[in-house]
Amino acid sequence: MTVLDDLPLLASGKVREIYDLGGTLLMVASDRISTYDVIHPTPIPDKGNVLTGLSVFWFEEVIGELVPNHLITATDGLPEDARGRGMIVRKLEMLPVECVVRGYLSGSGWKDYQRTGQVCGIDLPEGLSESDRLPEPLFTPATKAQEGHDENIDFDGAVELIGDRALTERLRDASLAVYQRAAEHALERGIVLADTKFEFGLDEHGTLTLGDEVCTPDSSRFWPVDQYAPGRSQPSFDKQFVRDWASSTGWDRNPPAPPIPDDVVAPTREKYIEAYERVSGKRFSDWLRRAGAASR
Ligand code: Q0Z
Repeated sequence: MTVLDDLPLLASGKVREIYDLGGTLLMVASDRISTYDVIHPTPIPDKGNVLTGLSVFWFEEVIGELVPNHLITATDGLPEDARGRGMIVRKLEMLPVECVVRGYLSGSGWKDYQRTGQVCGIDLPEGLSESDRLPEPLFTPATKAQEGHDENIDFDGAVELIGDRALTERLRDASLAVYQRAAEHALERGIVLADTKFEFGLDEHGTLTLGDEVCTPDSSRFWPVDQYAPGRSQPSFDKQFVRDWASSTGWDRNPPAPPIPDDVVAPTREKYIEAYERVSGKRFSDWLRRAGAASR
């Protein structure tokens, strides 16, 4: 019986792994959670299942017609211990730029705007506030840092890394199209998709292909629309209980992160499940069944 531990690991991130299946890859989302960039020792049960269910929903039902993507299957032929949280994907030649799209002014975008009036070389109007909706969504590329934080770059910086201006323009256009479609869908369901990060690659024919996970709470900012109020940082749809609790402990935000108590884990797990159900309009239990995840 195949188990993940016996597969060759291609890459490991803070909260997910990617295994080499030979001709294809297996991406597996874990239940690990970080706050302030540090992984907690306590998992959030079903977080990996939710993130994978969400990516599959976006690929299959919302953005599939806009740009080719790497998903082969998340429901057939996965090792038992990856079912629900794994996707078998096509191997791509990944492009060395993080394709960030921002619809709202937050995080490093807000920081850069306050310092320079620009984000990634794009001039913005004066007088914007933190978390304001932008006049239009911006393609704000970043470097892929091996460790530490990705660095925002301007469009010409992305062209330099990609080595092809026309391909970078197609990356920008695809990123904006996918974000706009997903953000519109999310907003209809009560979630502000404030920004998101895509990773693209080229397939064996040189076709530009969307890879990685898409529009999950780990790759995006999800804000509850009923609490949206610019002029301050926004509560996170998924992580706010953990952040609030972590702040209340006096933890200095350096590793190691403290273990999360059960009475914070449980409502956090419910928020992830709510994110899946709101965005997809489907029951989370239906995703687990469809994927053949071990029933709890
Ligand atoms: C994605 C990453 C992860 C750590 C490689 N379809 C693809 N083809 C080739 N490479 C990748 C993909 Cl998705 C690829 N990453 C990012 C994912 C753990 C790093 F699950 N690295």
